[in-house]
Amino acid sequence: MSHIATLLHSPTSPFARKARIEIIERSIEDLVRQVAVSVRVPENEVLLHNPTGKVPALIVGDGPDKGLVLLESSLICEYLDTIGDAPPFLPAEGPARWRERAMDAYAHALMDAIAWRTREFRKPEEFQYRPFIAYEFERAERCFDDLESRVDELAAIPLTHSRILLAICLDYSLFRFPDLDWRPSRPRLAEWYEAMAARPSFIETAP
Ligand SMILES: N[C@@H](CCC(=O)N[C@@H](CS)C(=O)NCC(=O)O)C(=O)O
Repeated sequence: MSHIATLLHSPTSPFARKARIEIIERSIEDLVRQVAVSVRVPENEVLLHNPTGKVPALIVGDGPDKGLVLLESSLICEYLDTIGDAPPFLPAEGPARWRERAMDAYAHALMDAIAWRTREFRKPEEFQYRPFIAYEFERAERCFDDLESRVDELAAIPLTHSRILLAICLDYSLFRFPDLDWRPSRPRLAEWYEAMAARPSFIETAP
């Protein structure tokens, strides 16, 4: 079967990883082609479709939405929910839908905190703003503590967009800040995370 859409991603982007994991979990690799691009350079392929140059970007190449360019991983994942035969990860209606969307927004705020801190460390040392780094560190720590107290809620639903991104957040924090291991003081969250990280979709997309 020919591809319906193309996902432009960069291999270390945690936001793009959310979409890449969903593609594997929905078994729609044959329908959505994946192309790795380099960001923040003029030859970034995303710039041919959208001036922001951000990844992930989903370019719909066939069907009624042909020509559609989607940015933002949550929107892209919602669209991926409509491809293939598996039931959508986002519940169609009711309280379950709002609970999932609320948790997904929370996961995005946590991911932003970890990504911003990572970007600050990429600057030359004399330009790094220490109070900013400290604030983003504390924000993530508060989230890890809160998630530790909500593991039953997390585990009650096997796989949704929010659960995928939360596990990516936990993984990305360990990847970028291996010396600041969040696991020892959050054993229940660590157990939930280890089970998520052992899924083939996580192993295959590891940064
Ligand atoms: N809120 C966006 C965040 C996307 C984002 O920040 N992507 C980064 C990579 S992790 C990016 O495209 N950076 C390249 C740039 O800033 O030009 C989402 O969920 O997709």
